[in-house]
This record gives sequence, structure tokens and C-alpha cells, in this order.
Amino acid sequence: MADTESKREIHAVGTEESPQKAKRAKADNENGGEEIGNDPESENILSEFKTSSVLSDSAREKNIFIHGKLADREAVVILEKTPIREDSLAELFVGSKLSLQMRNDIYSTYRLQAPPQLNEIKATVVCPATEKHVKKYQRQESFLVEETGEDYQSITLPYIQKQSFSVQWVHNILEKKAEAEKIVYEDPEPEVGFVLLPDFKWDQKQVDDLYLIAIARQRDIRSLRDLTAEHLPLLQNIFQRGKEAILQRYKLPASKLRVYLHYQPSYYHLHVHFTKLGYDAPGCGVERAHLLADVIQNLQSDSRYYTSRTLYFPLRADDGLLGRFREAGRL
Ligand code: M7G
Repeated sequence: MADTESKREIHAVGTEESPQKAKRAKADNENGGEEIGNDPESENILSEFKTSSVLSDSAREKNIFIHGKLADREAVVILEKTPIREDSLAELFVGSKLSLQMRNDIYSTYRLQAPPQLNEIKATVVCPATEKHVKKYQRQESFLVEETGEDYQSITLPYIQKQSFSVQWVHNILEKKAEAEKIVYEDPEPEVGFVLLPDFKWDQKQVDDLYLIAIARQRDIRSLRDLTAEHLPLLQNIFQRGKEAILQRYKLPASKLRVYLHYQPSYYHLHVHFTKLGYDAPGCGVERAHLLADVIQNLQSDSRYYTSRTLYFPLRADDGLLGRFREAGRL
């Protein structure tokens, strides 16, 4: 049985976003490029897309990650069928075309063709995509790495200083050059302030798969490894005000939230993930997610906890960092 709360629709709790606007394709503004698809009715840039290969797909999750070219530039396109919303059921039943596939005793199956507005696909476009993006979305075997504090200094840090994704999109959000209209909450204070907004993985149509990120205003904290007790006011502020803002906007109490940091993250600018408990968000497993509540407590008992502890995380087979751990004889 679906609990009523998880089926609550976003427009019922009042966001300014029109459903169409929320659905638009987003560009990864990675290289400081323009934001694509800012109008509710964007031109169909994907009509020019030339597929090179399918990086991964899942019949169960109903998504597909495709590598290809958009106007001669490397691109990754992610297509994902969106959940069926309870508030659209009446329209779906009345407005669809139904054709019988089989009938047997009390059982029958149909092909249901829903009205176009109820049959959308979320499309995410990364263009121009780097080779690292292509690898990120490629299905691959993973290996668990054990990283001591010294390994971080000698292997990981030099690697991420040279090889990590651009965080231009993060700066664009902090400077209100992109996604400004999507901000759910912001605290302008430079030391403890942050911006809370929907993660681009979330289509914001239902709280069932709620996913927001809080981005710290401080720009020099790369990840969990850089955190010390000095950052406690920032972390506590994100935790407290983030939860309050989500309660106010989405009517979801703290007891329904999973609030965590990734280690390793993809983007080395401190951010915190807020997802709905019960939603199996990508990357929420124990090998990558660190609950913010635990992080705060660990730092309260030992300011150097994350500087010195051995941390474990998965790396994909062709990740350059995995190669560095192998070369150093750490795998
Ligand atoms: P992460 O742990 O660094 O990387 O989290 P992950 O993608 O491997 O989880 C970064 C988070 O930011 C992810 O949840 C992304 O979906 C999200 N994200 C990435 N980009 C490029 C954007 C963006 O342009 N806008 C928004 N709103 N979210 C993004």
C-alpha cells in the first residue's frame, strides 16, 4: 500500500514551478556554457543528436544513458521514464486509448496509450561532455578502495587536483547565473551560508523521490576529507535549516529524510544530499554515503576524524584514481 504522504504531489504543496518548466531538459553547465532549455517550450535540440553507443540502460529503472554527438560536440543524453502520479490517474483513465493484448479468465492485459502530457520522459543533456562524463555514466565493475589519511595526501589529493570535473555549474548556482528560480532556501552568510535547491536528477513532480542538494558558500572545502571541527557551524546550519526548509516547502519532516555526503563525490565543492527516506537514490549505499548526523558527531569527538581515518569507497574499473591506487600497490 502506498502511504498517502509518499504519493503527495508537489503542486499540492505549492512550488512556483510550472509542471512543464520542471520537466525541461537541463544542460550540465560544466564548461561555463549556456544553460540550454530555459524556456518551457525549448526547441528540440535532440533532433540533431547522433547516437554513438548506449553506455548503460535498465529495464527496471526505465532509463537509458546514451553517448553521442550534438552538432559535432560530444554529448551524453539520459532518458528516464517518470513515475506515474496519483493526481493524474483520473485524467489517465479517461484520456487514454486502450487496446487489448490478452484475456484469460479473470486476467487481461492492455496497451495503454496515455495523453502526451502524462507520458513524458525526463531528458538530461550533458554537452559538451568530457571523456570523464562518458566514463561516469558507463556501466562498469567497481572495486572497493581503502584510503588512509596518508593515501589521501599522496594519491587522491594530487589526482583530484588535476583530474576532477569542473565545478563551474556550482559557481553558477552560488552566483545566481543558473537555476536561480529553483532555489528553495538560501543563507547568504559567507562562512556558514549555503544554497538549497532541487538536484537535477529530480523532476520535482512528486515527493516520493525527493532529491535536493545544499551547496556550501565556502569554496575551499573539497570533500569530507577537508572537514574539521571548525566546519561544525556550517554543517549544523545546513542540517538544521535544510530540514526546516524542506518541511516548510514539501511538508516532509526530518524523520523522512536521508541527509548525507558522498565520499568520493563527483564534484569537489562541499555539498550535502537530501533525499527521501525509502527512495533508493543512486549513491545512497553504505559504501559511498556518510550521514550528516554521523559526520557532525564524529567531528565533535575528534576534529581530525576525517583527516586521519581510513575511508572506504568504490571506484569504477576505468577510473584513473583506481589506477593510481594500483600503481601505489594499495589494491
Ligand atoms: P556528487 O556526490 O558530487 O556526485 O553529487 P554524483 O553525481 O556522483 O552523485 C553531486 C550532485 O549534484 C548529484 O546528485 C548530481 O545529480 C547533482 N548535480 C550535478 N550537476 C551537474 C547539477 C546541476 O547542474 N544542477 C543541479 N541542480 N544538480 C546537479
